[in-house]
Amino acid sequence: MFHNLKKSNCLRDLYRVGSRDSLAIEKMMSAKIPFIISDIATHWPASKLWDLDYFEKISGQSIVHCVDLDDKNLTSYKAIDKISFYDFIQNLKLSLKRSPPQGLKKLYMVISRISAHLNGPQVQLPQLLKDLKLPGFMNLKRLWTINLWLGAGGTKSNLHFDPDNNLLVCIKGTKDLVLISPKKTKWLYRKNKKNENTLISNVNIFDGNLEKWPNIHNAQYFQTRIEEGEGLYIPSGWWHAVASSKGLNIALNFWCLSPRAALLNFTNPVCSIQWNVKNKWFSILFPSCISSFFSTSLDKFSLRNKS
Ligand SMILES: O=C(O)CCC(=O)C(=O)O
Repeated sequence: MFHNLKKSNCLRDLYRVGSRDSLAIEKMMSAKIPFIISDIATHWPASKLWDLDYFEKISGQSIVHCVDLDDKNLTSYKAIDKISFYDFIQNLKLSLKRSPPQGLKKLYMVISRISAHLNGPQVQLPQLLKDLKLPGFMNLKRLWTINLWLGAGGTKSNLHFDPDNNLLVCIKGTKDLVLISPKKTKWLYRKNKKNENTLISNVNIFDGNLEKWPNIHNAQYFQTRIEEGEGLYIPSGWWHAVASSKGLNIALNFWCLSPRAALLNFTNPVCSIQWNVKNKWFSILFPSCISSFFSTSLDKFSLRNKS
């Protein structure tokens, strides 16, 4: 995997720490360096319970997000479709057979929300939240969404970065990653055209031929694998490409807003009272935190109780 990158640019493997080593975790988080927490999910009910029969049982009426994979299993985020969770599981069961039926669509479930906070987006699978424990070290006040990724493995998510701090946790299967510091962005051919997603690189890092992208060889990188039960902390802005192992692959990610994004979200006015005194307009703006406090505080309380 990633064998076309120059070996001499590969940095040592990432640090692995235990989930109880809060000092080390705090240090790495404030240094904004990726690291692995080796036992983050080993004791979550999800690690024991989650398989396709369990998902089928709890699927209910949920509608989830998925993408079509191309014939190289590359994930394109151009079009994210919606499908019932039940139908997705049926597709996945067939995909995992030794000889899947011809013409079967190759689907990968991405960014389907288990929970959302801070006026976050709609939630698709709240029934799975009880199977997790919220990692105590993530800043709960800035937790934005918890998302499920699910597929038959072999999928490749190309080089991109997230604006939020990310904790990517493997529940079933493994993931191989390349990570590149935001300081190297100038070498990474970031998309910059109108109507393009500028969080993505033009380089296909999985492509055998990187000659089209010579500057990528100026960037040092980390290469690592996350195993079942492990979580990788990816600070906001860090470029990453992800290859999932073959076979059932289940992962979660926790996105926490960066301080700036959290502040913008927090102070974003949602309503105002205006009045007129001697032909001058005065107004009081109410920040979203006042309304979101009432809508999310109960939710957060129950999350905290579980951890
Ligand atoms: O697991 C994947 O395929 C992609 C995950 C990812 O890119 C992320 O968590 O930001």
